[in-house]
Amino acid sequence: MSSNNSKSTTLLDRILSIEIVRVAERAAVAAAMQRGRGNEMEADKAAVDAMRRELSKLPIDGTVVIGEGERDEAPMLFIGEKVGNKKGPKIDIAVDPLEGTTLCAKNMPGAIATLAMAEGGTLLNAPDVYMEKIAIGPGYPKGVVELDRPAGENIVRLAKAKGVKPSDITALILDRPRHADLIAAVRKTGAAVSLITDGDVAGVIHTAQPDTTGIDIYLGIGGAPEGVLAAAALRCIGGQMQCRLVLDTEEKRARARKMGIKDPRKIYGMEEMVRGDCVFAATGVTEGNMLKGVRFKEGYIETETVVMRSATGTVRWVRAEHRQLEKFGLD
Ligand code: VTB
Repeated sequence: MSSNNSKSTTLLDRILSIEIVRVAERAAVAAAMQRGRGNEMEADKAAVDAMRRELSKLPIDGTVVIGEGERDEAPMLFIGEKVGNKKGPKIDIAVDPLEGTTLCAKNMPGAIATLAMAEGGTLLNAPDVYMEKIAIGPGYPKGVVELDRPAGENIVRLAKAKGVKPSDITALILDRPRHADLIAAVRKTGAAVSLITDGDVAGVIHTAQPDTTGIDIYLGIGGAPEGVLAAAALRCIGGQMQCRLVLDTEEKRARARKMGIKDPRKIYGMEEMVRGDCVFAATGVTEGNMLKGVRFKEGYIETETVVMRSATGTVRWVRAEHRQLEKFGLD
């Protein structure tokens, strides 16, 4: 799907950037029907089923490289699963049909349905483990922040590069006990910490537009699948990201080895997690800062999706009204 590839792949890439919207929308609507019902599993399953149904219609020979977990644990959209009608080119697919299952089950802000597609063999095949992450938006010199530098130093360097005081910087961090030291180190510089309960794909994306979101940097440990999806988005809109898989047991290291990861301590830059051009989409499930949630109106369903294409850096906001309600299992 890269811009320097043949015309047909560019065309496919352009078509996929519309098709991917449909896939995300369907998953979001299915999940939204489960909003606030307190059942994370049901909400996730609804999103997975819908996403899989839509993916199967695409003219691609697709492989899920970031999915619901390895084969034994997830019946659908598992890592390695083939999707699409197999008639088109080889495409890597990263999915998180419901990012923020808890947010959806509790009808709290920020649940999204999200996926990314790229040329076959270009997305990091990461196991479903934790990942250390650091991300900032575009416009900074390369290396201004580094995963292995102390958090406080990163904040001070970022502030300097932005031309502001550390106290003018806001970091976004998942609210977890494992981040207590990290949060303290960031606050010690005078910077503010914005905490989220879930949803670090959107969290990373927030760093790309600090003027709008108020977020300058994303820090901390979240899921690896979410990390690769966030890297795909950031690749489209610009920014820097560094990540490292948390492979703290022999079992996890063995799983990673099977997926081709030789160095368990490797730090991946954004371009190593997404090695070519990609398309990324996310549809709001519940209301959120980034995206409106699904709205069930009289006679139609409204969705809001953001779709990004790295070949051109285009970001489209698609507000859709769906009237064929039977397609969503509603009449
Ligand atoms: C994050 C967050 C997700 O998982 O990746 C997080 O973005 C990491 O796992 O929305 P823990 O919840 O175990 O900390 C989610 O919260 C859920 O997938």
